[in-house]
Amino acid sequence: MQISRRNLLKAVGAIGAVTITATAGAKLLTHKAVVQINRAKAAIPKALKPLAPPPPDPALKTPGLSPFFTSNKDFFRIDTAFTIPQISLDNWKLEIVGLVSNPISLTYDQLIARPTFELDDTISCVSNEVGGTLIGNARWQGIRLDDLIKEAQPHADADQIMGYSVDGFSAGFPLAALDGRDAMIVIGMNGEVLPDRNGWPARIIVPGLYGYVSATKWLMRIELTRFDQKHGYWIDQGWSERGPIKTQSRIDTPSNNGELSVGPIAIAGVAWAALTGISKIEIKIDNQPWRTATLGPEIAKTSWRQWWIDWNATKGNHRITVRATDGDGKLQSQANVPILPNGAEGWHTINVKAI
Ligand SMILES: Nc1nc2c(c(=O)[nH]1)N[C@H]1C(S)=C(S)[C@@H](COP(=O)(O)O)O[C@H]1N2
Ligand SMILES: [Mo]
Repeated sequence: MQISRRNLLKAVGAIGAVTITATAGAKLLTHKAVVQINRAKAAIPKALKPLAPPPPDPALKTPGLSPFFTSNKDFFRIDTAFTIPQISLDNWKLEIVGLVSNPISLTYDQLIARPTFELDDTISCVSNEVGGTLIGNARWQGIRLDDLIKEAQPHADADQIMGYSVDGFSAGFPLAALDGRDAMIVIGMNGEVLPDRNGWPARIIVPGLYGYVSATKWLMRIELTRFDQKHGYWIDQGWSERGPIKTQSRIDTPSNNGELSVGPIAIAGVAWAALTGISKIEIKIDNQPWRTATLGPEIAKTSWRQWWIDWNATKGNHRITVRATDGDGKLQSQANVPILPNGAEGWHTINVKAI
């Protein structure tokens, strides 16, 4: 068979196109592979004073109860990135700039050579609905943010710390939030090098603040600035400039609108109050009086706390509500408040049917 010139060109053109695509794909793959090797090779040093391992996890005895630590695999992911940024350490630096007298620039090796500490901290998305799952608890490892900021010598007029990601995201919080709390530049999560999806090679965590105003992943720059000059990514889209995490409690088990067997069953869940910890959990079933639940061990005031209570379920439909009191004795808000502009409020209530 004879191939006409036109068809030959078509064939070559097509092959050409395929080749180009394959090369681009290969380049992408190579870059990703290099980054993965980078990350696999990154060995973060031990924390100066590693935290003690947690006590036996009550979740092991109560099916459905959230464990102390949310595994990296199960950790919620919230960000604006279509694909996870692949950062090569060869050209990554962390810079601290803006209204400072002593700008700082650190390579990854310089960053992780600094003393690190560990923190058990629950992070929450402002978009977490009452009873929602956009929340997780982890043992984070990192470098103290207040030390670094102090070293950069902020000017007197600076009142905001803005983190910038390589993908254009930004999040700002008050300089005054560095009031001694354990804010950090995170390099490790639950004993692993910080995973890609949670911000490799570095992110910020500020205990007590929602992620959208603080927890910049794929961090590359920290700028000392002013609230009246710069807004983080979400602020001009209607979200509040300040985002302290609100006290919440959640029923993990039994599940909402589920069926269960008549007889003894555990009602269990988690509760969190950003910096004070939880002092009390109460449960109301139908029209019975509030009952106080058992609290699990407090591993840190910044960490969520497990709770549980026994219940003898009788045949029929039931309504179960939980409410928390924080470490200062303040009862969680009952008001039915939506997530926009600064986080949901309300008592988590579920309906179940015992058969
Ligand atoms: N670069 C970048 N960092 C980000 C975001 C983002 O969109 N881009 N989202 C923030 C928000 S809104 C939340 S709730 C947390 C979620 O952190 P996680 O994905 O590790 O759970 O990341 C924060 N950091
Ligand atoms: Mo979020």
